[in-house]
Amino acid sequence: HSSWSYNLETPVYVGKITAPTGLFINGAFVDGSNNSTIDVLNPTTGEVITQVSEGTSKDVDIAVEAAETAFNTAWGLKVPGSVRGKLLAKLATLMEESTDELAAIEALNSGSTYTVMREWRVPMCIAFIRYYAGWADKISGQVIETDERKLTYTRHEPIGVVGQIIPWNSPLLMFAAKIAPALAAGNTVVMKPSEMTPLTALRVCTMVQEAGFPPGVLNVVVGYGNTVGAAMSSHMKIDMISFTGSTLTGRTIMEAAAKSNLKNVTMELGGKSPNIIFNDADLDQAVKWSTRGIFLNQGQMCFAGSRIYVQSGIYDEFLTKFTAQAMQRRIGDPFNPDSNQGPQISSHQTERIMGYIKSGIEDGATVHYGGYRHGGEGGNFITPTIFTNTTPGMKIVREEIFGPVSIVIKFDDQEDVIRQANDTTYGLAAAVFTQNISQAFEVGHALKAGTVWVNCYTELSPGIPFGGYKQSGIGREYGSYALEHYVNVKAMHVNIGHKLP
Ligand code: TXE
Repeated sequence: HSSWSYNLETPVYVGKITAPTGLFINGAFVDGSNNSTIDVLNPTTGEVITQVSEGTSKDVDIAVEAAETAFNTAWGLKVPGSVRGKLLAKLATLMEESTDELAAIEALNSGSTYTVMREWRVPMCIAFIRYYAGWADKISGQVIETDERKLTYTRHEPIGVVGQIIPWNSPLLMFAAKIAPALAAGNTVVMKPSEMTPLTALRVCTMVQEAGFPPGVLNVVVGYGNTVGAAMSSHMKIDMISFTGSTLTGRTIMEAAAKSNLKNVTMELGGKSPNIIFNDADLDQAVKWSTRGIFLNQGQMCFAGSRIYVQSGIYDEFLTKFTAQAMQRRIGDPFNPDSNQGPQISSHQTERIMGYIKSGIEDGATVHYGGYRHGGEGGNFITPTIFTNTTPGMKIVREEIFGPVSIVIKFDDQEDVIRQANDTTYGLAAAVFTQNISQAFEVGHALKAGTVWVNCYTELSPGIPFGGYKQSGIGREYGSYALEHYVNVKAMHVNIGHKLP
């Protein structure tokens, strides 16, 4: 089947990059059943990088069948965990050998800077695969004592065919962090990457082939949400869906799951995370972490620290230093080693973010810095933006903007800031900056969020659970917590001598 390749010559990466352009079903790359394609764009230039096959609901059926067969014959309970672990470890090694290329494909397709991809994110993807490779032969139930004439124990069995749907803001990381626990636990997978960013996932599928995974264990069906995504959500033979994306789409998927076979769902959704900085914080460090917390990856992070609450004693100084950091952000080509901010993913997202900025202005907030497109109209670049003088009811304070837009809010006392921080329908993450250890714990425990960072932001690790309170999600990804969602618990009651009269 056809593939795409390109010779890149950039200051940071020189060489060939390549990816298949078909759907990956039953161990092979194939055309979609409609023979139609999707244009994959370079967000930096707006140009078409390549065209990939468009999947349809029929392709979902084919992929599910392959996954079901693989589950029953070559995976699931048919192979010991050690075999699954070995294959995952092999995959991690193959990815590691291609770190530079994966970073380059991801930078080209998603607009994240090559340097961040190369130094941080691709290594993290590999760490995820390796972490779960280690779990594969350590997933087990318990023996639970009841009485002498009974043996009672649990088995943690794989669920079956798992559907996974991921977004475009961190394509390879989502891909790795989703497939790894599902496969380690013995499930087979039908994965739908975002139609905008399928290239790294497809490239990794060649490594899945090379590593020697049995056909059908992992299937990747590229396609649109309202076709492929919808078909997966309502599929009668998909036993569970794991989704990352917007709260709105999460709701649609849950509805489809409920109306079809009541499949289990886990959801990692949006956020409007508070980042609280107290008077006694190490100010320079707080400024740096806060900058990373909202402006990294063009602000396209589910856990972005978009509401920055600063105590009145340091508010002015924080704002001055934070603004200086925003001004120093170097916006441009993700392959320029000096860039630390690339383009937003699409013109649609850029328009959407600009719409939020406009609404903030109309609602009477002050644009303290930025608020405009970088490099003029047309492109997908947005200047890091800082709003002040907001009120709690404003759209920019309540809704996820998913761009480089921060809101800095002054507060006086601890109780009040906890109340404001929790005044949201979301609950994905939060942060607190203080040197006062009791205050750090007190506030950390009071925040309604799945992750609380103390004196840092954006820290993630394969072993540490991640997920949301409230409308930020259902279930936890990463760590052993993720594995719990990928197994069915079976209770075995074994009679060893109790006779009925
Ligand atoms: O997301 P969608 P969109 C938020 C962010 C962003 C907004 C819109 O605020 O501005 O969502 O982005 C698939 N059934 N986040 O519209 O729709 C889709 O093809 C099944 C935050 O791009 O959630 C893609 O693969 N699937 C978020 C995936 O869902 C469907 C990351 C995510 O796209 C579907 C992304 C359907 N009916 C956006 N419709 C985060 N918190 O990480 C779409 N999809």
